Amino acid sequence: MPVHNADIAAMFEEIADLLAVKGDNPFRIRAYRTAARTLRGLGSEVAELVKAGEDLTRLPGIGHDLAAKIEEAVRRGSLAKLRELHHELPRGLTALLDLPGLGPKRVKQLQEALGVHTPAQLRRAAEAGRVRALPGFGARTEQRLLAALEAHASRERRFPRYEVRPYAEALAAYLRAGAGVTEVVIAGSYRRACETVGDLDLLAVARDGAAVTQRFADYDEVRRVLARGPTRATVILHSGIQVDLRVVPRTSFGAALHYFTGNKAHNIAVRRLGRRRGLKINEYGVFRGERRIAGRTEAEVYRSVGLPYIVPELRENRGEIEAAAAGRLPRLVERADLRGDLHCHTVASDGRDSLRAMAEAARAAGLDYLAITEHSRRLTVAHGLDADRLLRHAEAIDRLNEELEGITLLKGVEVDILENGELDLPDAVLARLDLVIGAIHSAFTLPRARQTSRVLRALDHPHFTLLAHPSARLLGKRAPCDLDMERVIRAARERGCYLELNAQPERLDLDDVHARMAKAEGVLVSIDSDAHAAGQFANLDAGVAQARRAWLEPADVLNTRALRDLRPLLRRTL
Ligand code: DGT
Ligand code: CA
Ligand code: CA
Repeated sequence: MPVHNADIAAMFEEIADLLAVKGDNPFRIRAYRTAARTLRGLGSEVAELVKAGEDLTRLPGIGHDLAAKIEEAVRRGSLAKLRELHHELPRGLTALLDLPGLGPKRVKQLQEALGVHTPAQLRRAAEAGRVRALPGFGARTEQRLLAALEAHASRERRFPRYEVRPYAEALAAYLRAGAGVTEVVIAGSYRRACETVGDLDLLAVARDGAAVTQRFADYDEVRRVLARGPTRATVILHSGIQVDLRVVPRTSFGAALHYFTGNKAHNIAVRRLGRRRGLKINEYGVFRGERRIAGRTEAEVYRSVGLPYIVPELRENRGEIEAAAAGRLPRLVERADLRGDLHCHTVASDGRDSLRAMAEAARAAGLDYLAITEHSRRLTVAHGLDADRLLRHAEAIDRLNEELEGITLLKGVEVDILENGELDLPDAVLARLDLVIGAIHSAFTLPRARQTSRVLRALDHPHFTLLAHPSARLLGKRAPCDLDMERVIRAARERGCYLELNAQPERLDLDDVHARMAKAEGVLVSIDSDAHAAGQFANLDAGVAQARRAWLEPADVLNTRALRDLRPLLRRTL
């Protein structure tokens, strides 16, 4: 069975977590994590590289040992090392590590101090109030863990879209290659570019539906076939993702695609418009009485109810139907509208590539300018820069700018917002940069009032330009900070600051609701890659998709501006 980069990365991350619980060598743990990150950031499938006999040690952070493990994972679909660790460590541990707010350090603490090895044991300890007594835990953490345990137990599991993507695309390509299949589309929440998906909904066009559902059931990543008939089937993949497949004839394609793209509330609203015109709309077509009057394309379905085409990202019944009826649909931002990127890292902090390599990659990605924004000193794990190194780095950027053609580098920094809202570098240093982006990298769980005033205080700073990944969430891994985002957005407007929509696939932060709120308040949003390697400007696509879900138009996005129009916007007038 094919093994995807994300599978191997997940195995490496699990090994790193388990080694950390064991208290193993930190360098070895770091090596697994770095390798996992490399694999997730890789443009192509590492299984293909193995098949082609490529030397994997050429990949960043992959030595001989890890290269051998990658080959083992590709060939066998599992790792002996991981089995060994599972054998060695108590079973509930992995489940504990999956709980938000519990990293290896805390799991180790729970084991050693309280003998807690499983979620059930943790629940009992927390209910008895024994967890709060541990150093660094406290009553609030205990409450949060109980809530997480509850969510875990009842969890309808959702997957971040970026994690599902390689599985979804590979399966769609496999189905497309089937005889007599003329169309395969991944519909549902995936097509609407939701940040997480509950399951995948595939739609195929073919005359012989049974042959397609048979081919689907025979796919070698299928773990279990839940149902299979002549036009539909449902399976669970080895990765745990459930997939629904529908096969329809060409004449129904548009109607079925509309139906299975959803969301449900949007569908119902469209159907209601149809009913007012005496039409019946379902997944087979648009009907007047017995006669099918539309259904080959989605545009036909919309036209039948007097609407222009509505793109999938807007189909959430959040006003798009009313806007369409009034001829006021937004002209949504597109990737090609982005002229620059205001957030990236190089080897000077925790990036993998040089200044020059990043500049050239940004230019190749069609950008005219790129802000270099290394971490500040507080973030030691990311080799954050102190004032001296930052100023020397700025000089190196000036020198490189004189050589570069077709791209301009801006001098910035991603300065840590300290717990009290101060910034991690002195004013005099920040004043010498083109822009200052600030971010939270610690104390994620402060209560709402303190977290909010922390951020407001940072925005007050005269040189502050852009609030990076405002909620600091990591999809499926770290909950968003408890922030009064409305106040933050209003404060940004008053102070002439901007908010970032960080396009790293596991961040996508701002979310669609807050990005739309920023638009409503007139605060520009910057869609940034936060690239840590030359290949990661591709992140921008996911950021643009999220921005489109937030109804953002080019004018709402800071980095659609040409550089000469951007520069005055970066200067604070206060
Ligand atoms: P998910 O899977 O939770 O991320 O979200 P969706 O939107 O993919 O939902 P899913 O997989 O349950 O169903 C796919 C689409 O099928 C959904 O977006 C709209 C359509 N659909 C499902 N159930 C109904 C229904 O009862 N009525 C209507 N009108 N449409 C439905
Ligand atoms: Ca779905
Ligand atoms: Ca479904």
